Amino acid sequence: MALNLTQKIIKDHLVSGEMTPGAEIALRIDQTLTQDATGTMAYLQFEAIGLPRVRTELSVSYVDHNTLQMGFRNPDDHAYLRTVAAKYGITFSPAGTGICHQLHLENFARPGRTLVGSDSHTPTAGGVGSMAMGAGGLSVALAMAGEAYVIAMPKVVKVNLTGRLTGWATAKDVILTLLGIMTVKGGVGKVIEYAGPGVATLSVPERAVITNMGAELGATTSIFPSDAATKAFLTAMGRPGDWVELTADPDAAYDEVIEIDLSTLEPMAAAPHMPDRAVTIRELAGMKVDQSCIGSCTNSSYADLMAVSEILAGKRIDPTTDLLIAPGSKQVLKMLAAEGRIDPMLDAGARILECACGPCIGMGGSPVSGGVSARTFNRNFEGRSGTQDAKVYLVSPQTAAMAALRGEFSDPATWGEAPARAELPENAPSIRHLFLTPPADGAGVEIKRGPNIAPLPPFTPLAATVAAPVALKVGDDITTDHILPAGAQITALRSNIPAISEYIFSRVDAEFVPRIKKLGKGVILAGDNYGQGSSREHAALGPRYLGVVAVVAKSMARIHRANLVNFGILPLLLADKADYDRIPAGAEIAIRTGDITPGGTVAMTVAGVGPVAVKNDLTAKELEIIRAGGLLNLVRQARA
Ligand code: MIC
Ligand code: SF4
Repeated sequence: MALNLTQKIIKDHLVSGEMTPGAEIALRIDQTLTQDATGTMAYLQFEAIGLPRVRTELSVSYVDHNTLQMGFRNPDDHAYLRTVAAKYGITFSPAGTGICHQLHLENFARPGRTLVGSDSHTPTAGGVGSMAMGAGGLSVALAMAGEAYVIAMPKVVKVNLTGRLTGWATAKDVILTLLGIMTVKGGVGKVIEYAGPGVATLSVPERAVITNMGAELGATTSIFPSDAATKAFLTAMGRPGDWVELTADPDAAYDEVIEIDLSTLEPMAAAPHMPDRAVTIRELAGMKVDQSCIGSCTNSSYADLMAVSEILAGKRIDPTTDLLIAPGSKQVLKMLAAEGRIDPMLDAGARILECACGPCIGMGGSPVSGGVSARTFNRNFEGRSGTQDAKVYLVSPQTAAMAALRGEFSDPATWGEAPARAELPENAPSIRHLFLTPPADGAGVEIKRGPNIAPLPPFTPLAATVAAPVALKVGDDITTDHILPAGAQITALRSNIPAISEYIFSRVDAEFVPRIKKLGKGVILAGDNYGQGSSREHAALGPRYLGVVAVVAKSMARIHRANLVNFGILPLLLADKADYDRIPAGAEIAIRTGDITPGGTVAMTVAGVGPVAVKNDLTAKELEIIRAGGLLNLVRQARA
């Protein structure tokens, strides 16, 4: 039978399950990655599983989110991560080496391999044909323990690329266009697979821009074939031996096909505050821009920053605009420096930041009050920049650089000749010596556990009946940034569940935490696409710690749903979405949890309303996890 690329990799890694869309499948995982903000929890959980060594082909621990060292918290996390890595056989990437996804693409991602990472943008590695999925930290801990990773067999969408990019149009504009078509819910349960003659016109870093932001579609992952461009990229990265050819069979079937003619695209932006609010830059012409930020795991490659340097060369940025540039890795920075490409940035007035997530996750670089920020990042959720009333437009590096020069968005027709698309040097300078390779035997390594590393809170099994009030009612498209905001102060508490739980929903409803503490337990009622965005399991762990027993929603995002299950919170779905309006905040809810069967209806009664039809899409295994009070309890029971 003819197979598409996704099906080929799944077939190669299938441990159990049927390859029919929606069915539960378990996949063997070759590689894992973590970043510091989710990694400390992942490794605390790995420790709790009790294995002496990771069982993957490769596991890497990156430090890129909490790189600010203001006080002991983040340095405590870094020391913990470094020593855990040495003990358990994990490669460690110290703070400042670069952004996890950029580094992984350059140094470790391999065509045809599976990768699970505790960060939602793990699909970036799909740029070299790796099947790379974002997950919560506990799922990554399990993958490190050699357990298969369980997902629903995805539908496969073929995005057929034809033509080639022209003028100022870039890879960013491809994915912004697709987001406009599919929306932030459009990819749920699907893999986005790129094919067609347009593929060969895109370099691996360009492909990685597109797979990176596939996360914003809610997709399970995104993937490109591995071809001559992939070979050239891996060769430039000093690892030609990692290349294998990998393409879909010519007559492979897909569940859906979307056509994109690259030659028709123009510079785009995602308008505030959602990555799918696609508009053309033309339409924004004349809008004042107070700040441009260039970088993040989406747009911080050598080619991206070469284009920026060329645009800025010999010019000065507008005096009312701030320009921040964070190269994605030290390799990128070294190449730019060696070729004299940093100087034009400095002379234009740009600020060069550390090779890290930085402003993307609110670690500095916040815009002025009420300001407009043009960012090359992948998320523009309200408040994420650290300035609650700022308006963030997601754009390409070229567009961000032009906005900095002019102090406003302007019609690309007035920008003149577009910069050339830079090719990677044949032998890019390696930074591999900067990664700490674990010793062959980690038994003697002592793990450093500073005061910022708190023990995991224990969770009790689920009771046979649950009675709890609606502690919070929220609308559609609630992101994990709504549930648990980012920013330096809060993110520094990622290793301490009791402390970070104080911030759950703090920007949505400041009364939520005191209220649920008083109630002791509660249910969250939500609209469509609840929990979209990041993989941070703290957005499930925190609510669980505070007493949330169930989330009843119209629909949910994949990773967040999995995190709810992992920590024993019931994810339930309204059978009739109209019932959402009938259930008021504060209403008492009774659920006969003991009677729930996989995929069945759930007996739920709302005081003053009566029975409300609720269903679940849980598998038998997921129900077992929830009943045990979370996956860690179950794993520990099984290993005892
Ligand atoms: C993000 O971009 O939101 C993050 C920060 O990288 C998150 C992970 C986290 O919250 O630590 C993600 O995308 O998964
Ligand atoms: Fe870091 Fe931003 Fe990428 Fe998340 S989206 S991994 S915060 S650069």
